[in-house]
Amino acid sequence: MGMFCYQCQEAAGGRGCTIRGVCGKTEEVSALQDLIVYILKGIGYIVTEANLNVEELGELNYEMLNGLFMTITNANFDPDALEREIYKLLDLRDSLLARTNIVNPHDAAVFTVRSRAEMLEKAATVGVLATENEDVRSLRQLITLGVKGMAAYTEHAENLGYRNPELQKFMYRALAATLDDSLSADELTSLALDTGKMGVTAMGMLHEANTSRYGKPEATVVNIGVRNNPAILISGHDLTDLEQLLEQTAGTGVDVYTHGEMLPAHYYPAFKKYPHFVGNYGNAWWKQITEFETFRGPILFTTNCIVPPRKEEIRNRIFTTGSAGYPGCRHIEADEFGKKDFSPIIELAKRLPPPVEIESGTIVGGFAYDQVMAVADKVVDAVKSGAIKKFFVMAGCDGRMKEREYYTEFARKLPSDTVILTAGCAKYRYNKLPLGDIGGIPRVLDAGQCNDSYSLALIALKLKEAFGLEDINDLPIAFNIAWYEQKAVIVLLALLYLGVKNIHLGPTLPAFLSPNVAKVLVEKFGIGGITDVDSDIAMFMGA
Ligand code: FSO
Ligand code: SF4
Repeated sequence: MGMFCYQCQEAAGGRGCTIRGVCGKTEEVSALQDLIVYILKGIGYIVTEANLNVEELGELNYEMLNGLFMTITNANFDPDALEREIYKLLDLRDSLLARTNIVNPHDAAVFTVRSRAEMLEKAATVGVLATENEDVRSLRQLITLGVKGMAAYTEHAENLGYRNPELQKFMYRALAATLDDSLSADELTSLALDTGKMGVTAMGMLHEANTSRYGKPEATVVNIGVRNNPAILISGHDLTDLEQLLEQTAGTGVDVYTHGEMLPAHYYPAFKKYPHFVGNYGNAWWKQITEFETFRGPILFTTNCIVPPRKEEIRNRIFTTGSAGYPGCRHIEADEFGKKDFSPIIELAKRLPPPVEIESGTIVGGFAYDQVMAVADKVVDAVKSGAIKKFFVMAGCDGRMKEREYYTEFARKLPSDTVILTAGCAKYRYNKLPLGDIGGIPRVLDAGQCNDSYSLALIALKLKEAFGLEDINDLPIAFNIAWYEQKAVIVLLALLYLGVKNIHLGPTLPAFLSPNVAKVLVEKFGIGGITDVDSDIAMFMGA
């Protein structure tokens, strides 16, 4: 059968996974995901070609986000769930097409499949390699992957009742553009930059949705030890799922711990009222194989990153919801009002032993835009007095490659008059190091989840204003970003749109950038890779 996927940083050999994903994705899952993306491109084509009003598309808007989210790295490994999504999207696509008079529609808008076998057969002809020219393929992928990341953030905002038709319209248009053979490389490059612009809108909307519902994140001390009660571990990024879980576990004697990217939930005032919301357990996503063993209770995945659980005992304790899925793990669906019944998880938790302590103590976070602005004067003074020489934005993702030890060493070796601004699961590489503070300002300021990189960009823009600078690049800020999956792609495109230059991206550059596209990014934006810690620190500090 064969597969080809190169959408994440761990693409095999730095080129692409062709037999089975390094992430654990099978050929079959890869094919079904390719087909979902192709159908969504067909839907984008219909909406754009017929100039349909996105506000009149009903459930399709949400399903487009969900379909894209299901194809993000480590989100959904369940072929049955992907097959159901394909049938659902095909139905939506067909009724959409029936509303239009499009003559000679693109294949993506009309093809049919009636079985899993036919799906796999079709998928083999529409995947990434169906685009022969490697630069066009690269640009189409850059746009598609950016839109996937955008869809994830938009879906979280939508779960909180926030919606932006302009954003949705753009997603349809961008997906459609990746089918359009008449577009030149220049036109696709400019669309990739527009994708960054809309990425800023998407992250801004999610920021607004999160802070209006849950309050503005504030500096918070988070416990990383455990208590002696049965407990549930919640992973992923969706705060509405956490809210529902906290409500449903209140008074049951079951504690709730965050895992991975859910850690920043502790920074929001609204979640502080729950006495059973105990702390954070474990580290970044890729350590879950051992950490889920010692947790001993049930785990709820609200989004990626799932690492395929090898043991049945662990699979029996894993639940998924939303776009996440794994074969053999129970999936909890929302009702028509978005309500989820987590009682099976709570009942299971009551029968299982409490977590084993693997760490103790606390960590500090919550330095999103408003919290940093509250101490802006102090920060500006520290820079003016020379107490802070430079800020390092080290947002992004963590991953299992050994090369990522670079980021721990980098943080450890940075001069003591520097401050790290972080967001996303990249922080786990250095958020437990004793890096101290500068006049009360912690040397690692964690803004939150990967989407809270938006906060870091706002902080930079505000500092630019405070220092009376014309250009964001004149600030004493360096960008040394670690990437892994497609949400990092939209964060990167957003930073480029905001005018940030000389971003260093590691541990390796994306496999989906062809040499020519990479060259454009280097020439236009000064994008670079990483080398070794000492040389890179010397380069950043000297620059
Ligand atoms: Fe990490 Fe996974 Fe948040 Fe990603 S847990 S890697 S960029 O899903 O989305 O930072
Ligand atoms: Fe490979 Fe990453 Fe694709 Fe998984 S998501 S198949 S690891 S490139």
